[in-house]
Amino acid sequence: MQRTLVLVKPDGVQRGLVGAIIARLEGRGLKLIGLKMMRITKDVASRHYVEHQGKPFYDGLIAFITSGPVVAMIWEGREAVSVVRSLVGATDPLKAAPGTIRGDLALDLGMNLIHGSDSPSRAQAEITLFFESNELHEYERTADRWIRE
Ligand code: D4T
Repeated sequence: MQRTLVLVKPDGVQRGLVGAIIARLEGRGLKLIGLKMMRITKDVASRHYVEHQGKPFYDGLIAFITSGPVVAMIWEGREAVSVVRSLVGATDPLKAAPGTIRGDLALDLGMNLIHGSDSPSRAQAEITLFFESNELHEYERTADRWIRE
């Protein structure tokens, strides 16, 4: 089953939106298999955002993501990577469709609330970057037979 990393960024924690965001992912039928609150170090931030190194917004992005605690989660399900990306909405909240997390709850590109891995290979790398294997929980969920045919 596919897995993906989700971060509720410091703005989401500060605004008290952790529960609302989790409820949307749970409501869709995705399965939570890892969750922790953490402070992202500069080192982890620079590895997570390596593709943006050198871009004009890079320093601000690193300062923002390390500015306060985040909630890191791993969600599992069929096509979890693309399902989460579609629930999250476009990177710029002004362009995110209503009904998406960013489209309903955010306004600014630099405060876009949530991260979701953008491909299965990135998801694998990000899960390894943020979680130890003993922090992932495999368990039977009885509701699954009402979610998956
Ligand atoms: P993340 O990675 O945070 O989930 O966002 P996305 O996957 O949707 O978008 P991204 O990697 O292109 O951007 C990462 C992060 O940088 C901020 N950003 C981005 C910014 O402040 N200015 C910009 O011009 C861009 C492109 C927002 C998200």
